[in-house]
Amino acid sequence: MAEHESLEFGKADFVLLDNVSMEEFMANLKLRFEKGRIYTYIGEVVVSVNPYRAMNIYGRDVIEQYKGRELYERPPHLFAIADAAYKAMKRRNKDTCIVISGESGAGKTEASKYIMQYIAAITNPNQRAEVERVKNMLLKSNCVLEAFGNAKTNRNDNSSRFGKYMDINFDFKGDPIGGHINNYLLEKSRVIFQQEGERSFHSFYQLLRGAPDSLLRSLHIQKDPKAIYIHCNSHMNFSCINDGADFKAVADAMKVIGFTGDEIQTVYKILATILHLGNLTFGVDGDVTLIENTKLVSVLRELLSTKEENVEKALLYRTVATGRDVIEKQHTTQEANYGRDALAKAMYERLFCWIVSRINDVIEVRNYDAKIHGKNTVIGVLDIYGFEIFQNNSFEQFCINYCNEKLQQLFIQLVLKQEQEEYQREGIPWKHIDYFNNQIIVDLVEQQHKGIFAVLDEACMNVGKVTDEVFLQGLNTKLAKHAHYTSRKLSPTDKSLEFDRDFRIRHYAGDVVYSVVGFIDKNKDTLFQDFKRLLYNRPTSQLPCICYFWCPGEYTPVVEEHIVAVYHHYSRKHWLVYKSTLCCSVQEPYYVRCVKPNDVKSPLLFEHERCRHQVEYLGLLENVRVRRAGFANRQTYPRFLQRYKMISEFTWPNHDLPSDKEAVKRLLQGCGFDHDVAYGKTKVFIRTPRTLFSLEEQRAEMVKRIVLFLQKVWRGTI
Ligand code: AOV
Ligand code: MG
Repeated sequence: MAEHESLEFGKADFVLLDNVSMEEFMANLKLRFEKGRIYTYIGEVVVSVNPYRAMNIYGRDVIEQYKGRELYERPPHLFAIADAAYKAMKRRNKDTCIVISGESGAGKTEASKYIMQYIAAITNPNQRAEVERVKNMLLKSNCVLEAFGNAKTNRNDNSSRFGKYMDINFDFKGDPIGGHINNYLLEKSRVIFQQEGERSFHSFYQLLRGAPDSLLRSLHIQKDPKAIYIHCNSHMNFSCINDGADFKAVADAMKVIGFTGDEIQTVYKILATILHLGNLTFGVDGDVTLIENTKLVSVLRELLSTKEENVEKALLYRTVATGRDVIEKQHTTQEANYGRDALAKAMYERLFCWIVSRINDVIEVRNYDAKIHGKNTVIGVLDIYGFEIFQNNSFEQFCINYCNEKLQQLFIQLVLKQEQEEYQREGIPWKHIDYFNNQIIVDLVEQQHKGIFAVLDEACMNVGKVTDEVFLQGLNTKLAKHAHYTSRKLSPTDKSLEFDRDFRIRHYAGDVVYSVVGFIDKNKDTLFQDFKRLLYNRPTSQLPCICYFWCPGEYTPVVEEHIVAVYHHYSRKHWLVYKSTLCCSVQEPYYVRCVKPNDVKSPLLFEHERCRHQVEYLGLLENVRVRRAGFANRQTYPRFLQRYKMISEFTWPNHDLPSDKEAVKRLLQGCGFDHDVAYGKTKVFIRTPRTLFSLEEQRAEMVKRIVLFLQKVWRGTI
């Protein structure tokens, strides 16, 4: 018996459970986790439990075992799903994508990397140099993206603080010829502030721990600096993170990708600039605001290759339009502090986007012929930041958790809803399976005029002084009746909410209390124009990538800043809408659903309640039910005939039955598969994959025979 069919390791597919109940599901999940079987199927969905230890299941030998095989031939594995996506793309010439979801620390990013490694390993059998180059870049890009976009949080030591959708382009041979990375909404507030026990982005610590002394000296950084932005002394060292070695690995990866020496130096300068900015303090002398540590200004000037007085001016003044006049207005210390932080955040965000764009430059499809003439298909891999709840949740968690709601909605739409609707449409007898539809929460956040974003935008558009508290009042008025929203005003007895600060959302994955403090500010995302002028103007700053940061189109002398804010906001919403429609148009995304077994990163602990909760909110049980009662495959009658008509005498070369539907019935009855299918109005539904494999085998056999026959005819031996 094959290992994956042996009961010792539990059921390899939850569909095979004797009873679909939470108890049986959990018992199977636990048994498999304890036996080191971290992957289990629900049909074509992979459920993965984070093992929190190195597993010996990703090597070359294992890759070989999955290459070109069908899903059920081998034990469940990410490689099998990657292979299925790859085969689907190749066979049907169709774009496909793999969507990885699960809460923070559940193993999404690791899964995305294994999937990419697998695809890289099975392609390019002819070792074409150009393809090897692309593969290498795609793999190396992860290391760079993680250095700049990941950080230690209280949930995950290597937590993605941005969303990533990576496309891999393939040519007609099925070899990767390029790719593209979309990155979404970096959590830039981390640059200036981290919660207790957390760190800023890895890149800062890598520089401090790994850079040679000479480099640090040139950046005016001491080995153990007092860098306020990164609480340097308390959170520098974590035994599980080797910043020093990573510094070198990232620098090497950047070189391989094609960053020039100058560009890499600029990256270091920007990181150093941000650290120095954090130490800058402002004071007052009479009614004049001034910079207290003036030495730092000359360091900044040097690092940014700009003029000293420009740095000082941009930090202390702001150009404003009053009627027809443009005047320079001095900041208060509070404004100056705000401006400094906004600059640091913006610089890091732009640096990150620039790095992504540089990677995209080198991995984008080069070969003109392949782009224009050849078949060019895509596999996308979506890995976002997972649902998270912290002690203190702010705008960032709100955006992250909203993204996860959208992703869950996509899963519901494609796996639970459309599936059932199709059976009904096709007239297949079907007992509806209930599930919780989180659309109501998505609406709570994004509905026009009365969703949370709408209320927030309205508040941000107000010209007067709108505070976070006023925003909260707006929410309370508009959302008083919403079942998933509450606040202290609406539930006066609920002492877990602060009166003029908190609101709670009942998310699909749990209740989260958000503090409104900072919402208005973070949504407005104001960056004084003077900073853009400081950094954009070529004669002012000489650094190559900094000039890219604010492209000319974006540089408008004095604009109404809220327009920029609203623009940012809509661009943020836009990506989600875009992404979901994109994935929907792909029709058959492949899913990896990651489960986090415990909160202490233990390889041994399977916390029952913690896991049960995830199984519940991920809708996995419903997924099993739909899948079990449903059909693995469906095809329209003409398409089915086109592919399989050769295996039956009734249909080959043409049938004389009254309809294609009748012909398909005859064919399947003839093969003895009638019991495993259902006939809909326009499509035939096949229950188990085995039937499909068997049809495929018969077809392949027939094709072989026909070819042999034709060869004989040509040779004249018949
Ligand atoms: P995430 O991407 O889902 O969290 P990661 O993929 O970063 O989670 O996984 C978190 C940690 O779990 C990794 O750093 C590994 O230590 C461990 N881990 C995950 N998968 C495996 C595996 N297959 N084998 C061994 N160890 C694993 V977040 O980005 O925070 O949402 O935002
Ligand atoms: Mg991640």
